[in-house]
Amino acid sequence: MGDLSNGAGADFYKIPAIKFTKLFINGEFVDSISGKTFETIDPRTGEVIANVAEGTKEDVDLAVKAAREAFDSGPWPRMPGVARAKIMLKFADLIDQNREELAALDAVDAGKLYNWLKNVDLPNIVNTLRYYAGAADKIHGETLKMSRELQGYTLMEPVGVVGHIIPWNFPSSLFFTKVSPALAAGCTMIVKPAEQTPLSALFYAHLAKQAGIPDGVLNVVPGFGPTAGAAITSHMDIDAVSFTGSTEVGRQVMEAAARSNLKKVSLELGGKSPLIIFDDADLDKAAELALIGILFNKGEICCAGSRVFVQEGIYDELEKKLVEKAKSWVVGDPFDPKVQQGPQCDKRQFDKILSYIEHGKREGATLLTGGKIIGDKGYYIEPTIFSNIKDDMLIAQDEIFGPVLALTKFKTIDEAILRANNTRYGLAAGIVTKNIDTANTVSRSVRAGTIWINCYFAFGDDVPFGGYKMSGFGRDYGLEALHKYMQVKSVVTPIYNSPW
Ligand code: TXE
Repeated sequence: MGDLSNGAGADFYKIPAIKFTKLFINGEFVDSISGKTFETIDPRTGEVIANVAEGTKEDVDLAVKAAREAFDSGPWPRMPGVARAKIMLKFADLIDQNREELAALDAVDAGKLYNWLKNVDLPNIVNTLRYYAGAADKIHGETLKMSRELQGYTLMEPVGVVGHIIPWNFPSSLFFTKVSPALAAGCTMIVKPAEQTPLSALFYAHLAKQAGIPDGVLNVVPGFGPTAGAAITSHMDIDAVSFTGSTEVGRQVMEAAARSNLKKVSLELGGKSPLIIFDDADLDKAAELALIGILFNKGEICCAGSRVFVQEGIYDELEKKLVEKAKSWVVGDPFDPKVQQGPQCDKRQFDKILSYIEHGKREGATLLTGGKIIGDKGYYIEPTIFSNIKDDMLIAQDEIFGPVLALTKFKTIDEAILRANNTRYGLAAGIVTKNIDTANTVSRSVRAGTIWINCYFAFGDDVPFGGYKMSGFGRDYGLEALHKYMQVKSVVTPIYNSPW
């Protein structure tokens, strides 16, 4: 068992004041109908941060009723795009003004790095809202010259009431990945944050009201998956559901949508993304990308580069560099500016990762470094690298969602492509090479929604993100994401005496 970087009682060991713990329905913070609450836990210690109102089916029904009314007769879908944009820009400004408090909430609720949240994630969220605010008045259809007798046009209409179900690994970023384009499109919505991390979502509800988002447009109902989540996916009056989470639950979301009202579904699910490093790569850069690819956000990221393939000519040297870097990676309290990796989000995730590590050892993979828990409280795990991986091992196939890397050697480009594609997932892939032909061939051959060449985790508001295969379908980000929240209506009319 290693030591944490901080030690108990350090100055930065703080819990921010928790101001919002109730459901947010129709512009008001309210208790749940059942009066039930649930505990949200600090993953640094396993202690309770706050008790939060627990939404169940009845609360979801109320939220949907409010969203329905706001959609059917409220101002939001009817106002000019530029007016929605103005409110969204104000919302963005308010988030910017509250960055420290919001960062502290996710740091304590999810174990995410405070400084990263404050200086990277939250400014990015502000930009995401601004990007989609900019799109709100540029949504338009097409004119269709059908024939001499008919002409048509398409109208892009908001899909209606949307249910967003979000996970715990990026409680803030994913909230806005989903909410921003839906707001721009003119939808009304209900958001269910993950039960592990409800706190920042409730703060965003408060800021939405302050910004002037009309009551009923944005409702936030914390609660559990099988109750509040399932009430959303099977609701007869929700028109679309946007889900990010496990592949297993993604399947249930689709089933529930099919069995209820055939609501529109988009799924952003798990991954087991390959990072392929070729002999001509810059070794230091490649080792850095491989390390960040698995350790960023403690490996709790759907597009983690959890399978690293290294060409045989540089394998030994790269393995050595990677292990050295992993050993000096700083794990500890996410409020400590020196720390690079906080605790795993919750006990379940912590146990899941440890059981995969044990499985890897039993399967015969070589544990090069890590593999142990750190400290005697909280959910800290050492950066862990396995080598001697066979592609059919569980640790090479399953999404572990933790700081556990499967490192493996390859000989030829064809072998790399074949093995990279030997997965049920298809979310992302990375390529490190100086050879443009190699980069182009691999980019086109790997079946994944995003390919990063000589970089990793390079996201942009204008870059669509989503999966192939069992990583789901539908795209977040970019103008592409607006389509998830819109319908196309075709309008046709006869035309008389047309000269053409
Ligand atoms: O996910 P769930 P979990 C993967 C990752 C992780 C594993 C399990 O491998 O270890 O999933 O995590 C809600 N109907 N990802 O169990 O259960 C739930 O309340 C409707 C990848 O936490 O999928 C939460 O809000 N909703 C991923 C959300 O779904 C339901 C991010 C995600 O939880 C539901 C998270 C139901 N029946 C985990 N059951 C990514 N793609 O980034 C649960 N939920």
